[in-house]
Amino acid sequence: MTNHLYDHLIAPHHSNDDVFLECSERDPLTYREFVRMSARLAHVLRASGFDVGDRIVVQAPKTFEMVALYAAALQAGGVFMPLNTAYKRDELAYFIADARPSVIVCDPASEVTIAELAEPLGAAVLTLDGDGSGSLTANLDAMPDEFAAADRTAHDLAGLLYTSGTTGRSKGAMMSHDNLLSNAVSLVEGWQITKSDRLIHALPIFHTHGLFVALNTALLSGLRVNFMAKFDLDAIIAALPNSTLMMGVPTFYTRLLSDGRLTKELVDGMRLFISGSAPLLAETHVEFTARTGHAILERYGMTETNMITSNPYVGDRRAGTVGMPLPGVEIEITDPETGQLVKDDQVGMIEVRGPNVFKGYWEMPEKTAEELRDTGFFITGDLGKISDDGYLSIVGRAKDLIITGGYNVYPKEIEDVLNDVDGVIESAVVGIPDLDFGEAIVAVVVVDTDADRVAERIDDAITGRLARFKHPRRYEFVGELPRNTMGKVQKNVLRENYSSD
Ligand code: MLC
Ligand code: AMP
Repeated sequence: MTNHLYDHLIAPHHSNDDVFLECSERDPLTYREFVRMSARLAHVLRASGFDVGDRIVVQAPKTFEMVALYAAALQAGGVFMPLNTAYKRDELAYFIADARPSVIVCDPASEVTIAELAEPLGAAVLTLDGDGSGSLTANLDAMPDEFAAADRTAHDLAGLLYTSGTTGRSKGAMMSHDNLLSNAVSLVEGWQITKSDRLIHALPIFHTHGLFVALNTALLSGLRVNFMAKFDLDAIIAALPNSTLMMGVPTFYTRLLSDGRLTKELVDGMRLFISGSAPLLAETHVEFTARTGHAILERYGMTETNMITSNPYVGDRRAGTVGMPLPGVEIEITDPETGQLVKDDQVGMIEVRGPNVFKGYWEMPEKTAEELRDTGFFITGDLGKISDDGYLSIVGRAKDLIITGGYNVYPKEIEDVLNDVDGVIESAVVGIPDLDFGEAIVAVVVVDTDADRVAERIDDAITGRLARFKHPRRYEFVGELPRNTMGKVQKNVLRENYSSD
C-alpha cells in the first residue's frame, strides 16, 4: 500500500522526537506525537463516516490539531478543504453545497449554523476550538495511535481549495498528492531548508501559503515551527532572535519596517525572509535590505499552481521581480487575445505548466477548459515579462482582482451584493494603493434616492453577507460611472481618481 503524501511527509517522522510545533500557550508537540495525533484523528474521521475520496471541510481556529487533521485526512485517503475563518453563512452555504463533504469540522461558535448547512448532505459535524478541545478531540485518547494509511497514488486528490472567480461562482481547485509533494520538494531544495531551521509561522493555514508552502516544507525537512495564531508584531519581534526562516505576505514586511526594533542585530540569526501572495514593492525590498542586511526572497504562486517561480537562494534576489521558474516548471508569456507567444521582453499573459499545476476545477469542466489548455498550460490571469537573464516581473493583472493583505477579493462578488440593495442603481468596486494592505477596497456607487438611507442598507447587506476582509474601506456616491465608447465601466479611471486623494 502506498499513500504518496503520507509516505513522504508524515510516515518518516514515526520515531522522530524533535519538536514540530511550538507556541506560547501550550507544550510543544514533537513529530512523533504529531504522527500519533493524526493517526488517532484518522480513526475519528473513519468512525464519523469519512471514506476514501471524501471531502472534509474545515473552518476552525489555527491549532496543532488542525494541522494533524490535515495529516489525518491524507492518511484516511480523503481530500482536505480548509475555509477562511472569516467566511459568513452565505459564503459557507455555497462552499459546503458545492463540495458535498461527508465531515465538517468547525469552531464551536458556528456549530448551529454549520449543522443547518450539513443537514441536507447528511454530513457529520465535529467541533474544534482554539485550545484544541471540541467533539473532534473529545475521545482522542481512546483511539489507536496507529492507522493503516489508505492507498493513494500521486494523481489522487489531496486538497480542494476554493478561489473566487471574476465572473461569479467560486471554483474549487483540485490539488493532487503529486501537485503538493513535487512543489514542496522543489522549495525545500531551492530554499535550502533543513531540519535545523526554525520557522516563524504567522500565516493562516486555510490558504496555499500557510498550509502547503509552509507546512509541507516543514514536514518534508523536519524543521521546528513557531506556530503563531496570527500576525502579531510584538510576538514576531520577540521570536526573530531565535529563528532562521520566515514566510510572509508583503504586509508582514511593511509592518516590521514600521517598527524601530527591527535592526540588523535582531535578525542576526535569521537565514532567510520569504515574501509572496501579493506584490512586494521594490522600495520595501530595498528598505528591508538597508535596515537588516537581508534581501527578501520574493516568489510567485497561485492556489491553482502552488509555487511557480522564485528568486534564487544563492544569487541576485532582484527587487520588483519574482525570479525564475522552479525546477520542472515552464513559463510562457503569450498575447492575451491570440494565445501566441509574445516577442522577447514584451508584456503578456503568464502561462504555466508543470507537475505543480492543478487537476482542474471541481465539477466545472467548462471553467477548467477556459483556463487550462489541452497542452497543459494554465492561464494565470497575471501579466508579466521575462528579462534577458530570465527573471519574471509581474506587471499587472488581466483579471479583475484586488489583493488586500494577501487575500484575494473579486470586485464582482461585492458589486453583486451592492447591486441587490434597494436604491442602488449600479456600482463598481476597485482597489487603490494602501500602505498596510497593499490594496484597499473602494466602492463607487450610483444611487437613485437619498444616499444616507441607502448607505445604511448597504452597510447591513455587506456586514451580513461578506467576510470582513471583503468590506469596502471607503464608499463614494456618484451620479454616474465613467464609461468608454463601448459602454464598459472604466475602472482604471476610478482607480486613478480615488488613488490620488
Ligand atoms: C484582516 N482584515 C483585513 C485583512 N486582514 N482587511 C483587509 N485585508 C486583509 N488581509 C481586517 C480585520 O478583520 C480588521 O477588521 C481590520 O482588517 C484590521 O485588522 P488587523 O488586526 O490589522 O489585521 P490582521 O489580523 O493583523 O491581519 C492582517 C494580515 C492578515 C495581513 C496579517 O490578513 C494575513 O495574515 N494575511 C495573509 C493572507 C494569506 O495567507 N494569503 C495567502 C493566500 S495563498 P476590523 O473589524 O477591526 O476593522 C496565495 C498563493 C500564494 O495567495 O502565492 O501564496
Ligand atoms: P490566490 O488565488 O489566492 O492563490 O492568489 C494568486 C495570485 O496572487 C496570483 O495570481 C498573483 O496575482 C498574486 N501573487 C502571488 N504571489 C505574487 C507575487 N510575488 N507578486 C505579485 N503577485 C503575486
